[in-house]
Amino acid sequence: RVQSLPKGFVWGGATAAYQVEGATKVDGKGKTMWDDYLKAQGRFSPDPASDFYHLYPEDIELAKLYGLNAIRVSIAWTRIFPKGYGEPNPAGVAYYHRLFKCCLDNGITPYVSLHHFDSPKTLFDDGDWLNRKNIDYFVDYADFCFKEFSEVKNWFTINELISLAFSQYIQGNFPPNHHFDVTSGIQAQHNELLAHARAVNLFKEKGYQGRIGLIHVLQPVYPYPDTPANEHAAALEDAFMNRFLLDGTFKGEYTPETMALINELLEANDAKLKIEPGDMDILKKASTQNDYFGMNYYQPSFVAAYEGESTNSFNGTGEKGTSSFKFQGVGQHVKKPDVPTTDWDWNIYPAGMYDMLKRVAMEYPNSKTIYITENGLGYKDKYEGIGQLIDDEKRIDFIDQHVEALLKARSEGVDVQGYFVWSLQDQFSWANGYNKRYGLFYVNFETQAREIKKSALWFKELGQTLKD
Ligand code: BGP
Repeated sequence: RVQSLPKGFVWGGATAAYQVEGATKVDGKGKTMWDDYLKAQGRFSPDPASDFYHLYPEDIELAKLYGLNAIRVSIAWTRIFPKGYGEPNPAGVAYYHRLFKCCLDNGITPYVSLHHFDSPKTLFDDGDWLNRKNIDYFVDYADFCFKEFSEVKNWFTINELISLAFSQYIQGNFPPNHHFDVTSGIQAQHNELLAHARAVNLFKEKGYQGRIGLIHVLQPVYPYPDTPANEHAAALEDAFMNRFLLDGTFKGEYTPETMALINELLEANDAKLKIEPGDMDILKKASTQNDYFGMNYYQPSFVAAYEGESTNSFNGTGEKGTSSFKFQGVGQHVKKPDVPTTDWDWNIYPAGMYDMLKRVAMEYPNSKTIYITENGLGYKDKYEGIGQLIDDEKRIDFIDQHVEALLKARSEGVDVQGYFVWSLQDQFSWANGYNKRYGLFYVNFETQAREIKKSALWFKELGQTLKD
């Protein structure tokens, strides 16, 4: 097991507004793309989630007690601008000032994202990221936050650009639930990058103080078995899931090699990407201005070539073995026998984090300092009663192995300066609900009581080494 953390290491826990706050109808908050959708779906409600809107002092206190020095939170756009634009909502603004103050008073540095899967409903109904007008609204919202929340020194524009595009338009498990709508999937990626780049350029032009970057989830794609055809399939999926966005973010261009893969994938699916004049200049300008890079890492995929029609099934229940993914002209996901999986069919493979850290550092030097901004294990934790410690050894093993992979990359020269576990406390999972738990702290969703998991004790012990 990992014995100690490097001096000055950021040791944090991650959250996202819609997944923890609850209180979706109070203090003038506007609807997100999820409210009516979840209601119609009838599976689970985003209220009260972990009731972080009211219980944040307790959770920040726990973070401090258990050795954390940082937290990831996101601002709900719809608390600030209920419709996505217009007049700011004072109650929403006041809430985030209170939250940031509480973090800072407790020595917990807030790392703040502006967009974490929660587009305002008004803008979502109007095309979400596919509508370029919404990029303007996002930049206005970002500008407002940079100015208003000057106590925040660490910003991320958008969390996981690919997850939104992929889940909305390819995998179909986020609203509007399109399956293999490849034109929208690639266009959303490009437009989100533009939104990010414009926010970064504005941040620098206006001379706001602090650091700014974005968060990508990186999902290495390995051929299995390793044949030339499967290697090509892996390269295609990698281009769509990782490379297109990394190029756009840190090179400010989509390289010819990347575009050859993307174009092959688009052609196989009769899809098109539209880049407007001036777009690439915006990306170019931002590409050297990111101060740092937030990398989320959960799992790789193992891929074989596939020529049939696209089809997929999403495991949103934790019934092991129910997921499948076959992407026409790209590849199909296969199981690698020696790689363990979670109940939600996610591959457990710490070496993938090491591989991605090395790759980003080598191929994308403009990424500069890297933080692992999410990593963790979704697990059906067993409640033991009030005040009883919850045994999550599996999660400890998972985190320990990933921190070890991180430290290995670091010892080989990768500038990685922090780790945020997903998640700080149990919370609402977008397409899985409440039985997929990730927290260091267990949330009894009926009473909102917090219980301690063994992983919190482990986290504390390792955090202690920062103080020695
Ligand atoms: C990331 C998101 C988080 C979180 C996590 C776990 O993609 O940034 O918001 O939910 O994954 O995913 P899930 O809840 O689907 O298990």
